[in-house]
Amino acid sequence: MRPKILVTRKISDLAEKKLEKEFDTTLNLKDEPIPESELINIVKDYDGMISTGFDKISESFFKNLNGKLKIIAQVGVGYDNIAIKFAESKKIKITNTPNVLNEAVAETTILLILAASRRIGEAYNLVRTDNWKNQKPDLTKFMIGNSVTGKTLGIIGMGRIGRIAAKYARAFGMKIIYYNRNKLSNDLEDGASYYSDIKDMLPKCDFVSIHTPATAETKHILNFSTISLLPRHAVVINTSRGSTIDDDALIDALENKKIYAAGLDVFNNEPNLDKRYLNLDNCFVLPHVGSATHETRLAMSMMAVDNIYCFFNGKPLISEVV
Ligand code: 8YV
Repeated sequence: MRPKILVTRKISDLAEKKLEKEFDTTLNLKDEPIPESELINIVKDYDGMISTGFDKISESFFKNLNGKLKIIAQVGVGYDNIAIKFAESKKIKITNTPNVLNEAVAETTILLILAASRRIGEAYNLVRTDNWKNQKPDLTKFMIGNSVTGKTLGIIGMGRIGRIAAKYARAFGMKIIYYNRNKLSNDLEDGASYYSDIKDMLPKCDFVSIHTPATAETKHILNFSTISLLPRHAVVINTSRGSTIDDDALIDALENKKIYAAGLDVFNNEPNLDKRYLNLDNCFVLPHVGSATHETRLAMSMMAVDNIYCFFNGKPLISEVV
């Protein structure tokens, strides 16, 4: 009997085909989200599951398992939607999809840096609402933003994605500084300057970009006290997880022009983000699309399928979380 695999959401076609060749596979072709209360019952028939960051897989999911499920392969590098401690205690393997999305997320980081500093949200809305013609084209005022070239980018979390974002930013002549749990080797630093204390780095940032996973340690890493250390012209960028930012603090800083702007792809309580963000001209917002390219989503889907394949064929997993 072939192992039974449940795929919670639509993944890339090629990956679905590959999975179906090897396993007794149940796909979610309509891509309807499965509420956790239903997933808990459905999963009892399956040996493995492919999940996405949009699924909630909490403590009660693991507490209700009947011993059949052995592995959850998440399509995504982040796994804060999964109650990892409980997976571990039930000896359920969890895998993720690191590396294959580094470039796509770094591209989004650069996009947000440019969009937020050059006021692209406001400019775009002006044209789309046909209001451009009502504007006085003033050489020193009309849609004037801040240059990116030559500025200093502070990276919070110089991991795989942070380092690629730094590499792309260097193409704009940006100077890279970073805060990380540990100092990197000279090779990995590639000329970036290390700060062991975030409080020392923030006053030096023209731009600050978050690239940490969502953990208890990184929750609200940007809060009232840390944001107050940023210069008034600073731009905050987030492509990691919403939980790294205290919304009250960032919104206060944006509303009261304590910083210049923000570019955000991720939010607390997605997709029901704090509505105050929507009224801020100086906040450029995206709906969590950091890894959303055809190439990247295919690579992520394939990696999840390969993790399932390796697991059931006794091969080493490609990317094991626990
Ligand atoms: C995905 C992500 O949008 O990989 C991650 O951690 O945040 C994104 O790439 C999402 O989680 C897909 O499952």
